[in-house]
Amino acid sequence: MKMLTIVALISALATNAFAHSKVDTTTPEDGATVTEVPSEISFNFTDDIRLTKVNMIHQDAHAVTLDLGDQTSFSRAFALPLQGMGEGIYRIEWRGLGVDGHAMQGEFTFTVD
Ligand SMILES: [Cu+2]
Repeated sequence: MKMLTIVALISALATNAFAHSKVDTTTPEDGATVTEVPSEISFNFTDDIRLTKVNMIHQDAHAVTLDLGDQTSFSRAFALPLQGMGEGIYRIEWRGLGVDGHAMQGEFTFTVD
């Protein structure tokens, strides 16, 4: 009986983890190489999320926090203007809150060459 309880608990936790919103697609795509610095980056999530912070890291430069503007409410799609720093590797790190209030985070990278 005790074992069943543990199994049920693990199943519940796993289900909860899968319920979280994830990045479906980004523009540029994760790992993409583009020829020009994009004027904006966009995210599409699998479920509603409220972005709380998005950082851009260009190679060895300090992280720059992107302006979320009025995109601070729950949504599945976001597009943020980007102040480009020329060629190189860009890493975009995002943080947000799911509809259940849990913190989420992720990142993607692209190269301008
Ligand atoms: Cu959660």
